[in-house]
Amino acid sequence: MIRVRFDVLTLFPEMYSGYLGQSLLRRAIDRGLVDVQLHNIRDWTRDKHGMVDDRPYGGGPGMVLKVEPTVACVEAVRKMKETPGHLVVLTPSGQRLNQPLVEKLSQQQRLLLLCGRYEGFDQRVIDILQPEEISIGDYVLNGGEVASMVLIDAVVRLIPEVLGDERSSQEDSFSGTDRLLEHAHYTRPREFRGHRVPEILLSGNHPEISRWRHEQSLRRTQQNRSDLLDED
Ligand code: 6GU
Repeated sequence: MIRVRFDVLTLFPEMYSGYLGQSLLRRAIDRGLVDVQLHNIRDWTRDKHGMVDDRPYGGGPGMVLKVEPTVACVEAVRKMKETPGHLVVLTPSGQRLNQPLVEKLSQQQRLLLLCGRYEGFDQRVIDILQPEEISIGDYVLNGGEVASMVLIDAVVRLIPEVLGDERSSQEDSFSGTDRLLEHAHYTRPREFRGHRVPEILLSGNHPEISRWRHEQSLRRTQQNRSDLLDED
């Protein structure tokens, strides 16, 4: 049973082949848990040159993605299934993606991910389609494609059957009630270049191990992301 269907609307569908062929997502697609369909916005242009962008009214640098092909593409893709799907536009001016938002998005059966390029879309795309606008962080990418892969990746790993061991996504950084970074992990060998695995992890004393890991989480969060401790 398909848990989430993604429809990606982009000018660069070729950018996804490497990512979609990669192990965890590939397996989820092969097992029928996830479906990803790519749609090229250029296929919905009506003029003979296949023009998808144009110069901004009022002047200024860069190009703006045109309203007609974009709206036509979204409307056509919506009609491909019974459920119209939840429309997301990936744009640096959107709300910032975080784990609670990923969890909310993962409740959707169908997500339409519209990827911008250049200076963005004609504002009427937003006004007419009323998408949820999402950014993946405070920096600028050349387009929404990489951001959409980030979103897909984060959503897909919340599908219980996708990760082998269900606990592993619940114990991630930012999950659960105390939003702390994850503790350190170790595996064999016990010693490498004089760096030993902490003795406590070899003790078999699980209450003590839990306590130690929680302390590690706190210390890491203080060091790298003290903003997380100030929240609420
Ligand atoms: Cl979603 N798009 C672009 N172009 N840049 C970004 C972004 C999205 N999120 C952060 N930077």
